[in-house]
Amino acid sequence: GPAPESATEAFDWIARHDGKFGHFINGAFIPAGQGFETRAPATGQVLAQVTQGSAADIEMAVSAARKAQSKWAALPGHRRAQILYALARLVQKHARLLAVLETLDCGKPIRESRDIDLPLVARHFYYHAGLAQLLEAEQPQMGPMGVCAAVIPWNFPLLMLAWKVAPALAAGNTVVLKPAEWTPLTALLFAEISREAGLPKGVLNIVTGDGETGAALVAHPGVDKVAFTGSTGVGRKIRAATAGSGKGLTLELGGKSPYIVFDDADLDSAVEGLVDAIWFNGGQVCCAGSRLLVQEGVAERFHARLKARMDGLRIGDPLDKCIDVGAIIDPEHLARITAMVDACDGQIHRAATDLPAGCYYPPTLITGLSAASPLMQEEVFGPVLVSMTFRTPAEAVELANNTRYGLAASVWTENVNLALDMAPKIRAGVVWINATNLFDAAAGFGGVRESGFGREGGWEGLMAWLRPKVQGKALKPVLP
Ligand code: TXE
Repeated sequence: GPAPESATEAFDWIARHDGKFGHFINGAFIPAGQGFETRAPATGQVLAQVTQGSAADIEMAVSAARKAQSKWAALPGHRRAQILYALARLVQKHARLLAVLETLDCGKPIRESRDIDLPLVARHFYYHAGLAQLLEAEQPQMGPMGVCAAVIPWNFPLLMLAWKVAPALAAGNTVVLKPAEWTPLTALLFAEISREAGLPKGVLNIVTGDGETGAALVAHPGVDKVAFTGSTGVGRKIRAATAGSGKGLTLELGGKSPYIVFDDADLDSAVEGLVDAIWFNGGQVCCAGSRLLVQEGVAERFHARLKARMDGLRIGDPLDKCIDVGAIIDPEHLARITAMVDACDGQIHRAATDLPAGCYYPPTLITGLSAASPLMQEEVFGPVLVSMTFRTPAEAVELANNTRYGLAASVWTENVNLALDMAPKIRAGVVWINATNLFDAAAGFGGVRESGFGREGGWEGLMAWLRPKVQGKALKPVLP
């Protein structure tokens, strides 16, 4: 096959920073301090040293964001749009470097970072540039929240940044963002790009660090809104930490999304869809279709086709352009996945492909579990699919809703009436019909129940970054 994507440019960029990064505050990198290493999951190689954000760092970043906020919000929407358009174009200009850096730092296949993550990041900035212009005319009574905190996970580092930063800035907010400790690098490169785009200093600040840094950020009294994507456990802590503060809050949390295949489904498409649903980014996806519910009459045939397809998946070096499944984010996470699967009592089928040495886990299908088994209920966040059968549509609905979560669902049938009957009965923020993983900047994404609340994308997503404000000058009450 073709040669692996070259990482020279990415290592050159790291070397230009002497392999050490401070926080990006008020438009510049401050000197690096005590911190930790970020590694390439595929090789274990240390990529760079980043700084552990302290309470003093958070203070500095929040106050920079506060100082910049009123001026940023006072710009006409079309001026903010110009800068968002510039960001979108510069993301495209630097797409190759960003994609390689993302793949190095989080181990996802270069095909995904190059063909999915990066185009969606650019699309998000283009879309919200448009909304920034429309906002004044369409929603004159809405004003920005102020200073916003964004805390994001490691599975889509740059895309989650875009999901938060693009609408926040479009709405006239300023931002302090904390990337995940395992994947800080693309956020730091993006900070540099924001300067190239002419983003005024203080409008976007990046503070690196772990959960302690994140906790200090969301608790800071100068923060007006918190947007979080990550685990349900941390989401719960953040909700408790912000309760009673008046801060705005959106939470995008975990899931155990059902993938429902009826007897009459187009099986080839449903198999391809499922490969995407559960093995995209090695299953380290909040809306991964991790629970297959397949109708009894077709279950055997479907499993056979799925196993054949699984066995052909190529696992290995994420920079290899032919790879389907890359590395697991960290040995610590790999150990969690391994322990969960090893503790289960089902029948385990692992993809027959050779597994390279290092932080990898094979695509895995597990059948014969009881509905109450932990693997049926808990998010694995790895390439592990559990499967069970159902007889009737009513039973499919019952099984689909039988978790604490409600992020996404996918329904496969050629019967349009059945599909349209199922969709409203499934408790989830999004139901895909004969499709999976359809994301767009214009469509609000988010969950119900323990998958969180609030939407990201579309007008409804933008509204979460705004507050209604009734304004009047010398109003005299008009009495009847
Ligand atoms: O997430 P965390 P982790 C799930 C998935 C995964 C598990 C653990 O099941 O296995 O979560 O992943 C910051 N206050 N998802 O540990 O801990 C943290 O530094 C404020 C689902 O990576 O939730 C990071 O920046 N912030 C998910 C971010 O929160 C805190 C994506 C997410 O970390 C904090 C990732 C605190 N008390 C994991 N503690 C999805 N929905 O897509 C940690 N953080």
